Amino acid sequence: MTPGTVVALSGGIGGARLALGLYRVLPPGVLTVVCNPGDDFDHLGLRICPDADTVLYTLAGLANPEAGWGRAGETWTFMKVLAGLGGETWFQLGDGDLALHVERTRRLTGGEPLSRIAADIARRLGVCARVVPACDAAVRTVVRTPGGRMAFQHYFVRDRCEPVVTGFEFEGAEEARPCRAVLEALADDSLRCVVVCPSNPFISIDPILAVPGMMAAIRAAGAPVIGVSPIIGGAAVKGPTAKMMRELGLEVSNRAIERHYQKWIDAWIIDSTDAADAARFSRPVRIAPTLMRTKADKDALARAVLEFADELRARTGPAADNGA
Ligand code: FO1
Repeated sequence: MTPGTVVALSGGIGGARLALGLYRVLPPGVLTVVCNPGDDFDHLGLRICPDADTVLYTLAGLANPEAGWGRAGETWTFMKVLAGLGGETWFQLGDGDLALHVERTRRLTGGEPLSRIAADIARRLGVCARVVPACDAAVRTVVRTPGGRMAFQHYFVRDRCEPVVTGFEFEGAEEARPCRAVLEALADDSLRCVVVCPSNPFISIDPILAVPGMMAAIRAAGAPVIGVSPIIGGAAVKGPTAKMMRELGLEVSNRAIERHYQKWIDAWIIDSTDAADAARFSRPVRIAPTLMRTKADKDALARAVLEFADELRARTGPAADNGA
């Protein structure tokens, strides 16, 4: 296997699946997963980081396989007692998950940066990858709807993505900077590729890219940037990506996903059922099964991404050229 480090940009469930494949097929210690900060919020006095926690639990083998978020085998005493007290219960926090939020909040309150806490917790859970937020500062996705602006988790969980979206804002992004672990991973001389996981472009990847300096650091890395499209057969595997695209007046297609990223992604992997779409891309495309149901699916897609990256590097040198 080609030696080298890998950086993956990820949202929650869909991104975590590919992150797990990469984690499993790569040697220990070479993967850095840069997690979406935009879903983070303060709730019941606690800092919740849903996407980073989903990636963390997935790599640690602790994730709830049905929901995709939270821990497997949870108990729900806290929520039951909270409901009995008349507390807010629209956002479900399992008892084990709660311990993570309490400990993270305690350390944040003591002045530690989020990325250091995340790295330490990952180590304690036995994860041999860096699972880090894009930035230490708070970046919060705000969903614009005809009824006004909504905090992301109110839109996503409380209102089950029902409001029509007209746009997004990433509050706090202007003051944020990529955290040091992210910059170090992107500046690594042995960087093999940057993988944009098949996460929702609007609410999972864009908040990462909204952090000033992030895009420049990715470009400066000189390694191929490979995107895996979240669209299969004109639909999203999970979540509101397709609904959002329709509401934003976009075609629900792989090509529209490529266009959204405005060519900063060097090459794409799209699903085998969409092979005919390859001709519509302006960048090199590899066809591979992208639906990840089983561990074998995740590993196979991860291998396809890495092989494609190695081919692109061999063809064009350190960075893939347009149309190569
Ligand atoms: N998603 C839900 O649909 N309902 C929940 O009650 C819920 C609780 C929750 C708790 C902790 C956590 O880390 C994630 C949680 N999620 C829940 C998932 C999550 O908010 C969203 O899936 C992501 O933000 C979108 O990627």
